[in-house]
Amino acid sequence: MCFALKREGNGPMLTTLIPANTMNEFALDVRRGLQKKPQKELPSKYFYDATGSALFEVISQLPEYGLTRAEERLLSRHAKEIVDRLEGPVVVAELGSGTGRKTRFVLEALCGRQPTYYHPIEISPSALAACERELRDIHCISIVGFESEYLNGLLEVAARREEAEQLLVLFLGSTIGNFDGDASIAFLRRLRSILREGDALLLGADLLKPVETLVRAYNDALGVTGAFNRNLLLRINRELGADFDLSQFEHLAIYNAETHSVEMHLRSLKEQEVTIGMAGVTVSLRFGETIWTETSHKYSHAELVRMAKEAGFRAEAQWVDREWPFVDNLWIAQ
Ligand code: AVI
Repeated sequence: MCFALKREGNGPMLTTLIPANTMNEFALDVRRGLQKKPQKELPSKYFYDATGSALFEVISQLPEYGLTRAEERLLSRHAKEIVDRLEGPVVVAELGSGTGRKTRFVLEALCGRQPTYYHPIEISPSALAACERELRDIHCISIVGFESEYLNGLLEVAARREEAEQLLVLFLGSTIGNFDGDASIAFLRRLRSILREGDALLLGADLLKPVETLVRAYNDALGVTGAFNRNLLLRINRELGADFDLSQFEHLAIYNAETHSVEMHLRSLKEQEVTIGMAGVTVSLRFGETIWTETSHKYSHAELVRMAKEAGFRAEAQWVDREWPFVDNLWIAQ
C-alpha cells in the first residue's frame, strides 16, 4: 500500500491511498521462510507493525543500545557540514524514516537554504504518522510521505522531482545492515539506478566493536529486544491466523564472527507444530530449533569504501562517532 501524507507549510494534511496486495505477500514470505531448510527464517521487515515500531523506539533509548544515540550526536553536530556539500536545490527522501527525530537536524540545516520537500518512505503507517507529528513544526519543510517499500517509494519521488533538483536520500540507523550478505549491495545498486549522477546518499552504518558490547546491545536487561523479536510471532498469529504459543519460544541474539553480524533467532522450547492458516502451512519445530529473524551487520571502513564503489557511488565524506563507533557516509552517485 502506498499513501501520501501531504502537508504544505502549516496547512492541513491530505492523505492519498493507493491500494496494493501486501497481505498476500506477507503470507507468501512467511510460508517461504518457514519452509526453508535447514534454517527456518522470517524476514525482519515484518517486525515493524505498530507494536514493533513502538518497541523499536524503546530499544533506541536503552542504555545497552548506543546506535541511535550515536547517529543523533553525529547529525546534531554535523548536519550543516553535510548539507553544505550539496549544490543545488535539494529534495529529501528518507528510506525507513522511523520517528524522524534524527532527520530533524538535516531538515533544519536545509532551512538555511530554501523551502524543501521531505518524503519519508515507510512500510509502517504508525511510524509514518509519528514522523509527520515529530517534524510538522519545521516551517520550511513540506512533508509528502509514502507508505510503501523503500525503492517503490523512491521511484515515485524521483519521478516527481524537478529537473534542477538534487535528490538527497537518507538511509540512516544502519538499516542497510539488516540486509543479508549480498542483498545489501544488490539493494544499493538498485537504489543507485533510480538516482541521477550527482544525487546524494547519506548512509548510516554501525561499525565493528567489541563482541560483548554488541551481544549486550541485542540482549538488553529489560528484555525489550526479546519482546521486539517475539512480537513477530504475535503479528503472524493476528494477521495470518497462526497459532504460535509465544511462551514456547525464547529470544536468542548471538554474534557471528564470520559474517560480522549479530543474528537474532527465536528458539523453540519444545518439539511443536504450528499452523499458519492464511499461509496454508503447518510447520514442525524440533526442541532447540531456531527461526532466524534478523541479521545486523557491523561494518569496517574498508568494507564501506568497497561497497560505495561497487554500487556506483563516490565516497565524498564521512562523520564518525567515537563513543559508539558509528559512521554517517555521504556518497555521491557517479
Ligand atoms: C533497525 N535496525 C538497524 C536495528 C538493528 O540494530 O539492526 C534493529 C534492531 N534489532 C534489534 N535491535 C534493534
